[in-house]
Order: sequence, then structure tokens, then C-alpha cells
Amino acid sequence: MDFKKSQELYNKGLTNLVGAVNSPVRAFASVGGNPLFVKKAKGSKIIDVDGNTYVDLVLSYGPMILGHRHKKVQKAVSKALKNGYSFGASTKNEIKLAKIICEAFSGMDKIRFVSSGTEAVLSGIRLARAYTGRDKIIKFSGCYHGHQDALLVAAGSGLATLSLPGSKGVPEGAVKNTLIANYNDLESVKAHFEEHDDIAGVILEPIAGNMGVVVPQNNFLKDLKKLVNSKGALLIVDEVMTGFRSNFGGAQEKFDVEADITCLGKVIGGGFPVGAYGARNEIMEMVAPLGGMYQAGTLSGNPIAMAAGISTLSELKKQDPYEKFNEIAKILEVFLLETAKKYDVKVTVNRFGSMINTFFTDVHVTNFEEAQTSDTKKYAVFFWEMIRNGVFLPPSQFEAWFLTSAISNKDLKNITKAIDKSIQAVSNM
Ligand code: KE4
Repeated sequence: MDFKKSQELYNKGLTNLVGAVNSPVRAFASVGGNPLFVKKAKGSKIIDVDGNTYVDLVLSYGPMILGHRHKKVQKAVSKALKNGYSFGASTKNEIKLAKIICEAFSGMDKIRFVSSGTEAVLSGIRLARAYTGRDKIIKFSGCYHGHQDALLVAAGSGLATLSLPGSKGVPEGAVKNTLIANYNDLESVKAHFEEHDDIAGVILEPIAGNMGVVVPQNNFLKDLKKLVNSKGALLIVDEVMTGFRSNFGGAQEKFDVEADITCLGKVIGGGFPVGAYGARNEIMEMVAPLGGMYQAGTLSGNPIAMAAGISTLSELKKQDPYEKFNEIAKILEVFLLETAKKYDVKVTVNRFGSMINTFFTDVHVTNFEEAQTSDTKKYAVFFWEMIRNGVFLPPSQFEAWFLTSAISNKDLKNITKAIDKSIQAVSNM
């Protein structure tokens, strides 16, 4: 397997693109080596510019749940293109996609489309503040909600202290209203409510997918919702990654917890730029043009993206692949654990629906601190061995692997073969 053309494009890309990428994780910084450049994809496969074919478990970090270039989506997009690309005016398909999504989320009467998950979350945060008249927001360490200033934070010295900017260019003022709690630790949330009476909302990923996969333990989500609402604050559930991934609708449904505000992205655009936020009427009616909370977007509700979203969700509803996802994820989990045992490599595996990943640690990972016990050098060796054996994983330990309904039994065989060779490579480090 050679990566010569990717290397050439990488060197060329360095001239006008920062790190030759348009999103940092694509630079492969945490696994070393240079990024692969993709030529095309179809179904469960992705093909790089050197002609190497991989079973794709990145799926554009979630959106390609039906696999690449699904015929129904391709047809819907081609049809939409014939009518025009963008109008700056409303279209019928925005109503259609809004209806499909609101019917899938019990807590959502209305939705507003935007063009990315970041935009969905920043709007959701603003909405919580507009509705409650309060300023502070609690987020959980290890959860990622896009790159808005207020949520690019690092924990202060003690958890209860105020946050510090987590990125250059984020002023202290931008994070002074952001508090950090520990995932799966209700006490850490309670501590903030004891300290502050101006908390507008608490935001979390219902299944965390940005620290590797971390699943809520016991009744964490239910207890959190009760606590948050008892304090007059709102629960903002960031389903950008989890929405329509583990069931048709939100992961919140799996835990029988109804968000006050839901943020969406990825799958609802089927690979085109779509984000969204939604809530019950009394909250959404705060949003302009009905209410005083301003939010806008030139390409919001873009007709091509709407066509992709409608066809993706309609096909997903028809396929109902969720049981199949659970079965495949279980097979991968068992195989990973057995293979790690065979080669005496310490791993733990977390999964939920079509999201799974392995940590190179023997710690059961339930929060970011535990996730950080994973040996990222071992992950780097594992990643490149999987690449060489035809499987494309996220180039970072702290991401989720995604399943597509286009995966075949042959793909599964290739993945398990690759896992065996890759875990063996880790054991020989
Ligand atoms: P975007 O702005 O990237 O569309 O969405 C931000 C976002 C919000 N909320 C959650 C839970 C997310 O996972 C994301 C984005 N996820 C990353 C993958 N971990 C996107 C990949 C990337 O940054 O290139």
C-alpha cells in the first residue's frame, strides 16, 4: 500500500491550506504521518487518491450512515439541483424535513435549520439564555460541541472554579459564564448550582463521542434532567453526532429523557451542510422573527441539503438498521476484547448503537479523565495497521467509530482480520 499521491497533495496543500486541511482532526496529528487524501467513496468503501480502498468507519464523522452515494439520496439531490441551488427564500422541502425531525423528537415542536453543528449549538445556548434570562452554562469535560468561543474551555484549577480559555483567541470574558462538570458525576453539577443562581442551561452529548465513546451510567441523564429543571434551568442535549444514530430520533429517547433544547447536525444533512436546533413552542417562540432572540443564516435550509436530509432520513426510517447496528457493534466489541486477550494487550471497548471505539487501557472509561488513561501511542500503531489492512478509522483515540447500514459481511470479515493484525502489531511495540 503506498500513499505517494496523498503525500504530494499534502505538500501542495500546505501552500494555501493550514496544515493542508480544513478541520484539524483530518491532519492526523495524533497518529503521526501525513493525512490521506480521498478521491471518492461508494457504499461502505472509501478510496484514497493512491487507489487504496478502505472500509470506512469514519463516515465523515457520522453523516454517511446509509453509506456513500446512496442511490435514493443521489437521485433526490440530482433532482433538487435541477430547480436551483439557493434562493434566500423558503422552500417546501424545509417544511418537509422539519416535520420528519419534529415527529421523531417528542420535545421538539419547532426547529430552525442552520449550516453546521457549531451553529446549532451556539444558537441553542443563546436560546437557553434568552428563555431563562440567565447567563451561565454548564458543560462536561471531554464533550465537544463545536468551536464557539464560550465552549472552547479548559477546566480551571479546581473544578468549581471558573473556566479558562481552551484555545488561543478566546478571551477570558468569553468563558467567564462557562462552568465545567464531570460526565456521569451529578455531584459536580450540583456543586455549580449551589454556587451560582444564574445558570441558564446544562449541555451534554447524550452519548459522548468526542472523548472516544462514553456512555451515561445508571440514571445519569434522567437525574440530570430532574436536577436541571428543579433549578429553573434547561437541559440542552447535543445530538449533532447521536441524532438518528442509535435509533430513529434522538439518543435521549433511549434514556427516556426529553431535552428542553435539542441540537442536531451530521446525519440530518446526509453529507450536506445542515445543523438544526429545536424545542417546544414556548421556547422556540423566543427566536426571531417571532421573538427577541436573533439568529440568521444565508444558506440555512439550503434546498439541496434539505433534499439530501429528507431522502436520508426517509431511507433510514424504511431500513430501520438499528438492531443490525447493535449486532455488528457487539460482534466487534467481543472480537476486540478476545483479540486483545490473545495478544495480552490492555483494551476496554465502549459502544452504543452504531458508535463504538476501543481505549488502550484497562480502566472502564466513564468520563474524560478515565479516557485519558488510554495509551495514545498504542492507538497510533493500531490506527496505521488498520489503514494498511484496509480499514479507515478516525485518526484520533478520542473519536467514535461509526457503522453504516451499507456494511457487508465481507466488510465485517475484513475488519476483524485487520483488528487481529493491528492488535498483534500493538503487542509487538
Ligand atoms: P460541526 O460544526 O463540526 O458540524 O459540529 C460540531 C459538533 C457539535 N456537537 C458534537 C457532539 C460534535 O461531535 C460536533 C462535531 N464533531 C466532530 C467530530 N468529533 C466533527 C469532525 C471535525 O471537527 O472535523
